[in-house]
Amino acid sequence: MRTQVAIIGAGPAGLLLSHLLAAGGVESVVIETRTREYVESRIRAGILEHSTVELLKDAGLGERLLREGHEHRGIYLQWPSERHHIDFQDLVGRGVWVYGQTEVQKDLGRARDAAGQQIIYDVLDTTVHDPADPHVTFTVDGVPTRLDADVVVGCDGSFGPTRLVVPGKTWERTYAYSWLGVLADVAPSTDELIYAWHQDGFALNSMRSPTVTRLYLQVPPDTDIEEWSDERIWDALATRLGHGQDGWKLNPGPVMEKSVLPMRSFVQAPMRHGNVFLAGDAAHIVPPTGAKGLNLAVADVGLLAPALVAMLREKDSRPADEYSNRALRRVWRCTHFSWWMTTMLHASNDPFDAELQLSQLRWVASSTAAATGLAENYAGLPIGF
Ligand code: RFL
Ligand code: PHB
Repeated sequence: MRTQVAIIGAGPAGLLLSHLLAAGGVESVVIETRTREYVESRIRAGILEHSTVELLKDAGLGERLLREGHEHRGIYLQWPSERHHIDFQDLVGRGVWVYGQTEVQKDLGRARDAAGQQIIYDVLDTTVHDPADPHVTFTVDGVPTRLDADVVVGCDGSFGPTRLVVPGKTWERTYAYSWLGVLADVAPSTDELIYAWHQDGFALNSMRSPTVTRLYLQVPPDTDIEEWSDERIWDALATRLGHGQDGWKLNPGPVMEKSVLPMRSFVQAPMRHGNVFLAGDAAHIVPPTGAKGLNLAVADVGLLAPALVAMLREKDSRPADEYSNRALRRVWRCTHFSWWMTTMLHASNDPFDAELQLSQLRWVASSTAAATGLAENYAGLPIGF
């Protein structure tokens, strides 16, 4: 097989890249190790930044998002006996959207179906060869297959194989906690997300729709999910989120899914070697506290797609040469913001840290300058920042 751009991975980065390339007149083939059903039902991110929504709208992918998604003005920051609304709209003139990654994935899948995009699911043994003359080999339905391309893009997430052929430097930070994530079949108890500091550990009250709530609890990294019965989960959420405080109530309900998510920060640079490029989680991971993972993947692709169109159609390689440096500026901004939110909100056993955290939270909640910094980063910087 031969194509212009071989894309490894049919997550949000890979499918969006194939969509934007097609709009620019560049053909691609996407290969994916999982089944389509698996990829479309993975529960992950839930918050879209303003610029992510604008990019999806401009790409013709915003119709259901605007109908079924929910725009939020800001978030609540909370610690015991205090809850403060940080109004992004007032502070920086833009908010965020609640729309699950599963839905973005389905919208992308349908759009690529309508365009006749070739996506090969269920492949095994993906190997990327020779960045100077790139090609990919894999097995599908037991048949060894070779895909030649002008360019290969690794959109294959944090454990994908493409990174192995992109030499460079890596930075990594692991955190002394994980999140226990819960999807519950109950109406959200809050109009906007609540990020709660508590001495027992962080809690987050998020949502997916008017009838589905998404919640998270800080837990130790080696937590066995079997130790967390639904009752224990709701008790911990009620304590940490302040059930009963100023008349606020947490609505419990049937738990549809629960799992433990590890947390780390990771960056690889550069995000290119020869004609092999990296985008999204393949090049960087952030802890979820800043809601940045999916948005960063979209931002990378928003830079890379026009760069590849210029390279392959107009023989102008400058935007592709600038891609890694430009993308990494935003990656490091989001890496810092995610680290900052994470370290401000997660309890440690150190009483000195706890006082510093509470001092920061009071500062963000009471100073317009501090709140504006949080709002600008959370609602998102422009794609080309
Ligand atoms: P993805 O979505 O991981 O997609 C990569 C795709 O590549 C495929 N793949 C391969 N394909 C072919 N051959 C191979 N050898 C392959 N190896 C892997 C994979 O099967 C997959 O389909 O990366 P992408 O597109 O860069 O998108 C990034 C986002 O998915 C990610 O940043 C966020 O979901 C991160 N994340 C969260 N972000 C948030 O902002 N808020 C969250 O609450 C949140 N929760 C999460 C998350 C990531 C998680 N993972 C990766 C463990 C929860 C989880 C569990
Ligand atoms: C989610 O709804 O899954 C979510 C929201 C905000 C975060 C992380 C996860 O910071």
